[in-house]
Amino acid sequence: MKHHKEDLAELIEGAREGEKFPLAKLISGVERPDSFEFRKELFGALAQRGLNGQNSLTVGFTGTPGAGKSSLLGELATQFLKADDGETMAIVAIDPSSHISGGSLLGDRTRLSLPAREKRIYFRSQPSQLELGGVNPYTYHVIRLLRCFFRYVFIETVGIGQNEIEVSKLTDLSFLVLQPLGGDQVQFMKSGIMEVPDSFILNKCDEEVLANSSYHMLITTLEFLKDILPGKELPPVFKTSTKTKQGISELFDFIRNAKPVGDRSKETDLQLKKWIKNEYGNFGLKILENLSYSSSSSFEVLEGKALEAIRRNLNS
Ligand SMILES: Nc1nc2c(ncn2[C@@H]2O[C@H](COP(=O)(O)OP(=O)(O)OP(=O)(O)O)[C@@H](O)[C@H]2O)c(=O)[nH]1
Ligand SMILES: [Mg+2]
Repeated sequence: MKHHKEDLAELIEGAREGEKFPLAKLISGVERPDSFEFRKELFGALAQRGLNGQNSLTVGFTGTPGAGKSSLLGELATQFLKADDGETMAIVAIDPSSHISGGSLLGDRTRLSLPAREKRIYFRSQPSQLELGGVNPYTYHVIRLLRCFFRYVFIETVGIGQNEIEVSKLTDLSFLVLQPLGGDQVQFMKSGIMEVPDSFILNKCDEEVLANSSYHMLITTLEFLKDILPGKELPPVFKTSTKTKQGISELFDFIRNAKPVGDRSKETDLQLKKWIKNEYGNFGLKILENLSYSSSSSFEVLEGKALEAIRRNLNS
């Protein structure tokens, strides 16, 4: 996709003003396998305008199908619009790759029924393309782009275990959303995740009896994990219901008090390695190891360097 510089500048200005179409065009531009040149120009131009996304908070919502992730995001969006403090919010839903559950962003949209000209909230859905972790290869770039325009970026993904970990690599704060009696807690133990998420949400607490027993099971599990993982704090557990609105405002306040990590060089480094490994396997990783680079550079600068080194190696 070739863009003239003026077109790109126009799209960026439009997106900055909250226009949906230019933003969608920019996103489509980075959601492509051969987006390198476009990204280089785009993120360069954004940086020039001081749009680096450093003050944006990325929040992940992961959990089993039907736990209520979309409903919760709908409630949070509603609270957000009510607060009306000039902040902006983007929600990215990564569709479940299984066809078992249908609930995705569309349902959410109708539930929320935003006016078409509402500029404070932006929705986007991404196919998961069956990659382990549900996060597809372009999710990172899309999130990075959205951070430049929105104060909050929310990511909804289905899954538990590996999936939850993949998403948490892109977030400043992540929630594992559980529902009562889903067998989730057992699953949670079984999958042997030692990487406890930042925070838990036990949704559907209007189903009181089931919710209470699940809550105690979860707390017991977490206390057990805390004992075997010294130094680990007990993560917050929110009890919510999108039906009765229990716990929603607490959750909202918690998110609004969270701070973005700011320095994203670790993330850049991690995503660079992930990309190289996907494309060139261990061969690529070896070459990267021998490359001296500063991970404070932009992803595209590093990507360019790595590509060059790999080409040199292939040709020699
Ligand atoms: N009783 C009750 N039902 C809820 C609550 N929140 C959501 N639901 C229902 O649970 C079902 C699934 O909700 P969604 O918000 O689509 O769940 P999800 O986690 O986004 O689902 P997927 O995207 O398919 O993984 C819907 O029928 C909701 O109406 C709640 O707090 N209490
Ligand atoms: Mg959903």
